[in-house]
Amino acid sequence: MARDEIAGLICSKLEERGYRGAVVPVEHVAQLKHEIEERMRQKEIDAGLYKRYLIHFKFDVIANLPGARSIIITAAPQPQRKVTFQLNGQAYSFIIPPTYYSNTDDRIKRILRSILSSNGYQLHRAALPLKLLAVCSGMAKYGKNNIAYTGGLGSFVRLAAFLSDVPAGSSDWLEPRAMKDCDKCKACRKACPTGAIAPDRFLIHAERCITFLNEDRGEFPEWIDPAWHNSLVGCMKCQLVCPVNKQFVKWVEDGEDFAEAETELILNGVPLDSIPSATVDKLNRCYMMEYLDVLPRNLRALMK
Ligand code: B12
Ligand code: SF4
Ligand code: SF4
Repeated sequence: MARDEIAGLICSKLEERGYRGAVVPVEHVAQLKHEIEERMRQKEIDAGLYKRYLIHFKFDVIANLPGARSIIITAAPQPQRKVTFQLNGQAYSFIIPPTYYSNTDDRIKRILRSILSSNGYQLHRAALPLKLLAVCSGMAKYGKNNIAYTGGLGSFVRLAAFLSDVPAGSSDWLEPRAMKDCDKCKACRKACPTGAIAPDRFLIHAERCITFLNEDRGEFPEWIDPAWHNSLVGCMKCQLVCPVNKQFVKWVEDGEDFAEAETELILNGVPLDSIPSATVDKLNRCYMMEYLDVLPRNLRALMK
């Protein structure tokens, strides 16, 4: 199969299932690395503060997949999920924002594997700056809220990237671009309760983002108004007000329902080995196991 044909096949098979994809030459990793290092040099990214996220980037792609020739960047639409906690005879429902459910990564991986392995190519998960990759590959554009909007799918989209030895198509590598819709709009900036989306620069002030604070352990800083909490983890404010997301904001699916005893266990921060397996299954099904240590604090903040 010709190089453009296989890249085209990958994109069309993903689109058939409601996903999006782009295949770009692996050489562009150098530009991604340079871009991140430049932000660090200019102190826009605080390497200390960001460490727990940045250590996951693996720019040495050849070490990950010898013979790598391309990066496949993918986008999977995801709804918000409503999870319910029963306590003292009352039901409390909270949102888990789109993108926390990593199940779409496995589904996409299976689609890619079935195309690639039948043509003798390999596939390996890539750990790269995904929004930048999605935007420079032409698959998405930035919103002023710094989130990547994928054509027609809005921002409720989980991104993932893979390395392969399949040749890339003849796609262009674009300069980072923002959506035209952002030209005369400031809705996300106005809606952000913490000032993380500030006029002084495009990159958000991550240390002020509620997501940054509620995914991490420890008490919330005093300057956080309790009324700002809106999601079990993460924050939806800058996406819900965005006119480009208009058709997706009501896309909410029902998730797990935690009974009184289960809610109490979670609120009390009971260690994992003392949590009944049925509750662990529920936490796994809503992809919250990773956040077990922060759930008691986040839940308490929301219930207030
Ligand atoms: C660290 C991280 C965070 C941090 C830091 C935020 C940030 N800057 O991205 C925190 C914890 C705050 C965070 C929050 C969220 N995150 Co996050 N996060 C990541 C992670 C792990 C790395 C991102 C990163 O640090 N990139 C490096 C920075 C420097 O790149 P960048 O953000 O793209 O910034 C570029 C632009 O600013 C551009 N730029 C600079 N100036 C200008 C000027 C113009 C005009 C233009 C156009 C561009 C431009 O240059 C920068 C690159 O150098 C990625 C996963 C991954 N592997 O990529 C997920 C990821 C970015 N997060 C994601 C999500 C969904 C969120 C939240 C929405 C979660 C939520 N609902 O609560 C919030 C959104 C906050 C926000 N408004 O951005 C998704 C985004 C999906 C999408 N469609 O874009 C990702 C890709 C995870 C995934 N697998 O899908 N996140
Ligand atoms: S709310 Fe407005 S400025 Fe913000 S991302 Fe959406 S269109 Fe752009
Ligand atoms: S996720 Fe929330 S706190 Fe973070 S930038 Fe958006 S609105 Fe602001």
